[in-house]
Amino acid sequence: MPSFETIIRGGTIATAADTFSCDIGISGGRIVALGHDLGDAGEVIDATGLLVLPGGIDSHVHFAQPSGPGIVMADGFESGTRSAAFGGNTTVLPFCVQQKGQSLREALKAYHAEADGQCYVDVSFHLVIADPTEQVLGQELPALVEDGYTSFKVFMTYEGMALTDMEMLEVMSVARRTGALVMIHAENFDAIRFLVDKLEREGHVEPYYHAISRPIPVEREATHRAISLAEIIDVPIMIVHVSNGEAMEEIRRAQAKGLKVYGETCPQYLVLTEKDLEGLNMEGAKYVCSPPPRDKESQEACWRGLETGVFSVFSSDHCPFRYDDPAGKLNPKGRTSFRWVPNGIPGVGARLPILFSEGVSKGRIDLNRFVALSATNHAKTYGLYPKKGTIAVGSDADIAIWDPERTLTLTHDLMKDGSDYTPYEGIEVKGWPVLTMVRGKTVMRDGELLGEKGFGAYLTREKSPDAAPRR
Ligand code: DUC
Ligand code: ZN
Ligand code: ZN
Repeated sequence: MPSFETIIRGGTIATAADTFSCDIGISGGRIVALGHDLGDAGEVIDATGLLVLPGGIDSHVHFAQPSGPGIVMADGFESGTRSAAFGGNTTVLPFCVQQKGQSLREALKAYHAEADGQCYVDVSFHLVIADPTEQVLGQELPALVEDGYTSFKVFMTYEGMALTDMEMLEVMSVARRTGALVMIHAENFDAIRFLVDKLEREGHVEPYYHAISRPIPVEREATHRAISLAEIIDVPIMIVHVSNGEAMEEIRRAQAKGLKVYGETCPQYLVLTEKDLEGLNMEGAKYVCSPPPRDKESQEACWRGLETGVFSVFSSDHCPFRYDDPAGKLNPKGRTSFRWVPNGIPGVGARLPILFSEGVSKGRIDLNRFVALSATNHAKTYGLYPKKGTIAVGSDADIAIWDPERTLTLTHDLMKDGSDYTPYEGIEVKGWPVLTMVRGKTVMRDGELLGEKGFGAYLTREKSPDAAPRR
């Protein structure tokens, strides 16, 4: 009988703290030994010359989300988690969105039904609170936090989703009492409505005007307000998908004051700009997302945020709609105005190659920071650590093996998602995930899907120390 089910031999291992060379012994889905000369195994994976990293955790993705009349999201849980596996990820955290009038339990029932038996990698849901009734705040949310749904997102914009400041304060109070983490989409709803109406009246309806309708102050103001509300309650918050230096500066200032305010940025804010929305005809619709990509200066600011720790997590905000599809970007109303172009872009498969290549290969961040931003901090902040997010004895054997020298041009074909394009087409990357292992099972190797649909498990989560109030 071999000592281990699997040994990964000869690789360079990196965690968020260390880089070292040793072998990994895996049995029962867990890492059970780290060392040299570990003995024999049912399977030996030779990682000589390769990097052995914690599998990516993408804590911000959208799958199978109802997206308005006639609009269909391009990925359900099968294709979404498949693309995640190809991109070196072993866990994803999609959103379970409450509709107005719906209970959270009803919303969860529908999302679990979508996900059950469909996933290639592990999943866990954040809750989106769109209807914070007395019942939701007083009964459902506290019970669900105890059941392992330990984070929720609130929106400051969007019809049917935006919460008032009063409602934000109420949700934050529940989070403080229960130890959950509030994630915030920070854009000023009224300012966007005003600008969209004005642009349309002036005949500015092309996709490019989506960016013009949501300028930086829209995001900066809401970020400032969200932080102020959280300060009043004294509760930790995560500002998601930060696109520029002015919003980042609000977060940095809060952190310098000792507030537990966390920040997330995404690949679109590092490698795209609002110029991409200009595209000929409707091509710009491929880049419509919120907040929109900005300019070179904003890209540099986002890199600074990643380098200095203002941003602790780097997520894809994968929110996919097909382009050439009447149920996607080119829906009939979308052709008449940017207002109707579905908001979001795919990225779960491209997130890590972009961060590795633009970050590690180009010398902006080191390997340990890459691991922190791509996996470890997600696990810590969302209550999955140390089961997930690191390479240590006792942790799940969630591992991505990377070839740091492999160069490739990003194409949609590589993404293996349900969309019909990638906004990152044509970007040259150096560094590529060649193997993804979830709980000891190889799900992707050398561009081939080896995992079984349904192997991905649902994860209940702990309350994160990051979400604990300061006092
Ligand atoms: N917010 C997201 O988090 N994703 C896509 C669209 C949006 O507004
Ligand atoms: Zn959002
Ligand atoms: Zn999102």
